[in-house]
Amino acid sequence: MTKIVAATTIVTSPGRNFVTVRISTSDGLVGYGDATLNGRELAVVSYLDDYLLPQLIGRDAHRIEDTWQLFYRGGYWRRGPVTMAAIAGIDVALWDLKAQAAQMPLYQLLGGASRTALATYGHATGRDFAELADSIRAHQEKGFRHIRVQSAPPGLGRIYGVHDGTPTQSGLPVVEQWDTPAYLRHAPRMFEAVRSEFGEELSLLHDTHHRLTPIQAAQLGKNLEPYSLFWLEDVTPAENQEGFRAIRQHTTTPLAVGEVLNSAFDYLTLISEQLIDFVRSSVTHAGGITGLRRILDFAALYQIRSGMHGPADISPIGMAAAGHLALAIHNFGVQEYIAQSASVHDVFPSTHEFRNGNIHVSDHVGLGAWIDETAAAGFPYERSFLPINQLADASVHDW
Ligand code: CS2
Ligand code: MG
Repeated sequence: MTKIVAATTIVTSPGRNFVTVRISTSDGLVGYGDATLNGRELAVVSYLDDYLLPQLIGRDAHRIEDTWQLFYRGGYWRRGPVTMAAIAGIDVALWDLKAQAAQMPLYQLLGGASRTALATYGHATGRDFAELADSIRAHQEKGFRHIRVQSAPPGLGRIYGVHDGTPTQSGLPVVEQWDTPAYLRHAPRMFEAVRSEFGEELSLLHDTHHRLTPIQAAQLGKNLEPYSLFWLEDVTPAENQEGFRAIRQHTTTPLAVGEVLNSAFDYLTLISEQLIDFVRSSVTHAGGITGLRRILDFAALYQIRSGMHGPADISPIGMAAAGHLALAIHNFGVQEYIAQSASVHDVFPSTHEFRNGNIHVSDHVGLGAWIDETAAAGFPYERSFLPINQLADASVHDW
């Protein structure tokens, strides 16, 4: 039996915080998994260090499913972002170890490749249309065929998805502004301008980031139909799964949901009633490869595709795990991709490549990504909060 002999967490902050799980075995192998939960990193570290990792020592490293079930069922309190990110970090490290022991790239253990490469989408953004158009062109030059577009309604200050050069995250939450009527007027005008400048073929995505009521989301989806979006993301908070029935009755604009969802139960109505078109959960936030594979196989029954979350706050280890799963499943849709900084790549070497709009998953044995622990030690943790959102009357709104 291959025994787990050590299991630790590594917290590092090369420009932003990351949490990595490191598991080593009696065979002398080391596996890594990403357990980063943006803005709540140390909660996951404690969940791992204080509760899960001590239970791993002496366990058979190859019993991935049994370990997943132990930590899903054995903690009594189930699901939630902290629990499922902690389980994910362990799950991916165990898959990494199994693939290394098998001397195969991880995707081969998931059924082998179903495609040659992964089509990606990038984030184009601008405070006004001129800046947005420049950003779209820059993404086209990098080969992106799918581009998410975000810009600010006139008159609003800081807003999600539009960068004004100041840090998005900080030691205490930055306050951003929101005005739903202004946004509902602005979004169709933005797409009208983008379509007239860039034509009908460019695949366009947009993220509303959980800010509308179901009927407001229905109105937006309907008003954007002339612009044929690839997807409209997080139009309304998805805890209210039934709310999507109202949206679906009014619009054919495809819907993407789930970067904050972490278990199949979070999708039960959304998928079984065909209320969405893309599943946004990431391997890092939905219980690892084991957890997300289950959700995506359920989604495949309803012709719902993957659109895995892939922002800068998922580490290259998390992105590598996503790449292996996305390469293997049949119902792949598109992969979010944001280039990481040089310091992140120094800390997290990866054998996977982004070329001309596609991610090319490597044939390196195992996960094909790891952490340079010496480099990681040079970037100590710095507490960092995501922003909060406020309406004009200073009441808090969904961010
Ligand atoms: C966004 C994310 O990529 C997306 O679709 O919703 O950037 C999200 O805001 C961050 O990942 C939150 O940590
Ligand atoms: Mg999003």
